[in-house]
Amino acid sequence: MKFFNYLLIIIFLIGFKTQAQRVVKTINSGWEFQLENSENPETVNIPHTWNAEDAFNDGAYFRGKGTYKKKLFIPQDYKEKNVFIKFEGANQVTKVFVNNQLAGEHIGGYTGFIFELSDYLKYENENEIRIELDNAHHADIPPLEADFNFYGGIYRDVELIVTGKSHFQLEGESAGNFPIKTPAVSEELAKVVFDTKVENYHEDLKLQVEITDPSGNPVSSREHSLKAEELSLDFEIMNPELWSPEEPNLYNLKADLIDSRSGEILDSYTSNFGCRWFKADPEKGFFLNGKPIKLIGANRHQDFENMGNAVPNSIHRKDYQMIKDMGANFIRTAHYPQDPDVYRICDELGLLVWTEIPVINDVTDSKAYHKNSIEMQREQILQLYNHPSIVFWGYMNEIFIRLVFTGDMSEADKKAKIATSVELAKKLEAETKKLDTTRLSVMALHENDIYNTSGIADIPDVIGWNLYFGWYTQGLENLGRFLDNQHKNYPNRPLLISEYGPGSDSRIQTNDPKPWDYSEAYQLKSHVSYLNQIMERDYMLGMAAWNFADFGSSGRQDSRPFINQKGLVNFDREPKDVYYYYKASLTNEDFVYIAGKNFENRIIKKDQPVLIKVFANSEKVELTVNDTLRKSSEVIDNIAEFQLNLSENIHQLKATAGNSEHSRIIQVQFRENLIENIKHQPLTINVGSHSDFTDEKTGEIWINDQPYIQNSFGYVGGHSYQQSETKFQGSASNIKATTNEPLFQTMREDIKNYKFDVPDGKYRISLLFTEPNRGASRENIYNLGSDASNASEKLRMFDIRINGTLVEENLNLARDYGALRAVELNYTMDSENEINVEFQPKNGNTILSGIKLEKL
Ligand code: GCB
Repeated sequence: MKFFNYLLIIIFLIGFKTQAQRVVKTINSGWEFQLENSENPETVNIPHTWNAEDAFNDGAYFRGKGTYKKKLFIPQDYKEKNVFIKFEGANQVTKVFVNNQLAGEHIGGYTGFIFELSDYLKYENENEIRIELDNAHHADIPPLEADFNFYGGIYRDVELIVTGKSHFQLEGESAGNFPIKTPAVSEELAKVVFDTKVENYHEDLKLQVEITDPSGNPVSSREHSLKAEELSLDFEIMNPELWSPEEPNLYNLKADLIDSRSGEILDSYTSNFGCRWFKADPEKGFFLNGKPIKLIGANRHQDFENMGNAVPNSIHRKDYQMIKDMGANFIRTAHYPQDPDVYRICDELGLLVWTEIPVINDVTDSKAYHKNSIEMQREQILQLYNHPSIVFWGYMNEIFIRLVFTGDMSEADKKAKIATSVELAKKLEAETKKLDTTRLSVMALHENDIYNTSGIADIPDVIGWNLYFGWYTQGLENLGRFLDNQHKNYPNRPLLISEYGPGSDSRIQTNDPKPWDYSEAYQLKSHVSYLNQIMERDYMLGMAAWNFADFGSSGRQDSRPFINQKGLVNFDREPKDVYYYYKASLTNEDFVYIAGKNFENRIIKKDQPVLIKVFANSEKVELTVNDTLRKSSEVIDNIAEFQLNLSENIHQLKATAGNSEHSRIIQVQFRENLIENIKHQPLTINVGSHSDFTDEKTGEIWINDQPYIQNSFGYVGGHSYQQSETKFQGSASNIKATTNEPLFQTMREDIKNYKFDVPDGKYRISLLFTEPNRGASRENIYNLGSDASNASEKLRMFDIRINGTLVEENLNLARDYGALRAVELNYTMDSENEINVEFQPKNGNTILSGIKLEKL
């Protein structure tokens, strides 16, 4: 019994002494928050942004100051310790005050930072922590401008860290991280170097360092007396378990700082790391651990529908899991370092990473801008150093785009802009290499020779091209030509595609995809073409689609305003067709998927077969229709196509490939019967468009337009109004007073009639319009000064008659409603065998965006 008590005491003492002394706790909940211009504070939890809503409204979102306050009780105990506050990221200038005293200030919205609070605290007392944050535009802080929202707020976790009096260094650029370098790795041996630094050094400190292998078994365990505040330790791992996308093996290093007199652990540090080596060969592509690997994946922004950038870690994990499940092995965390968890997740999942700082579109020629950019790169590298997933450090994106597109820049200004950008690139390159000799540096360019002629493209190790052939520039097939030329002219440059892809909208479906129609089908067509062209070229390291998910960009006016819609998945992460296409192309386990989740209603001509696309990674796909009809089709480019002659009905499709099976129910309706059907279902037509549009609120499908057919319906005269010959969308502008932009953005100009051969009866006709000409606003409509000829074209004016009755005289959309506004005019009419809507121009051209016919 006595012995047992004695043992308990020993166990207690050992337990007490070896207990880690670093306490880390999140302090995310219950902050009082107030925006500079608001009257009342509110209570919020972190992650938080003040722009989750206003970045998706008309006009500029708020960019200015917000203040967070919180009372923190600090116990007496902590007087014997050191207390720190850690931010994983806050956008973009942060000042931390403790009891009204400034404890620290940080510039930049995308990296972490830590401040020591100890000197300002009252112990056994409440302390006020006040955080002042500012996301206003600042000419000296990147990003200056970009195609995404600079949401303000403390949008990543905040932690309180408590250590012993002597502790590992926490403040400073590396925000508590210490590099674990792997300067030489082979299958036989990995050399590992761990550099660390201690604050409040004294001679009785020792370090206990343990490395464990991916299964958690100790590889090395060593104790070192500290002779100075800094220590560098070398380790060797024999036959290391290499890190790769297939086997993301992670080692762990844990270091305890111990007071050798008392045996007390004062602080501890832990980090995963991995053993791998890689290279980028300008002729043969990318190699990981000596084996070629084509880098295929996506870019990813950090925001989410209705949340802005204040997303929980669980969403970060879900995103990267989806990217991994798609079969990708590569990710670009564009355009800024993301949450620290993101890189941990990429390590664990096995995704190779390009991470970059937000030096985008433009550079300010100031010392401060250069300094802040370099500081961001230093913080990025020092904080993320240990992640084996990271292979590229990026530092510029399309840095000459403003210069190219700003029309009135003088030659001298252009020269100066090029000079300062090249100078900054050189500094960033040097800094990158100074901090890390093992990774590759990279920058992303837009399609313009200025990057070559200016010499900037010669600075980094690897070049990423952002190429939008088939979208911003014409011809999907021009991609290969462009790349081959670059490769020929600059044979020593390893090349990647850092961005590509068109916008798409799940509400827009067609079998006849065209550039700028925002259909899922055009997105698919474009990605198939890109993937093929890259796979054919050994010299290409790989490619990253723009973007994994739709994301917020307040300046955007696409088919969903304020959102960049080039995602493989929607803003809420609901996959678009193209996501499954990649899954079929990139995964090995049997996979089959019937495309068209948002195209289950097929409204077609009687004699037209239904086109069904099935994605698969097999050679053949079998399709049953209503469990009977069996068809088999060859898989080309991971797509099997079926042309099915189906009755007007609901049909159950089932596709099988290998061990995988997928079903989808589709409904077929014949256009010829829509008139007959009108008593049950209004006839809704997406005038001027070749695509069907689904109104998400009502479920109505606005079918693609057709020329008038006797005993049926359709338009007479006119042409589809297009932005340009190659852009199959009438207007790329936000249309006011609707969320059904695509319905109004496409239209038929010069239309003469819209006719329906309907039986006698009472009908309601709704005509949908928008004036697409931005210049034709109410404000300038009477201003016929120097711009008179233009203005008269803007003053489109027409009469409308329905079955001969004048229902609109001199309808002038711009004058009466304003440009780019959804206008819906309704009329009730009796039919005498037909409804004939006549459009008669008075000035300029007639125009119509949509038409709906309901039987009353
Ligand atoms: C780019 C930019 C990216 C944009 C993208 C687009 O080249 O690098 O930030 O979002 O194009 O969608 O236009």
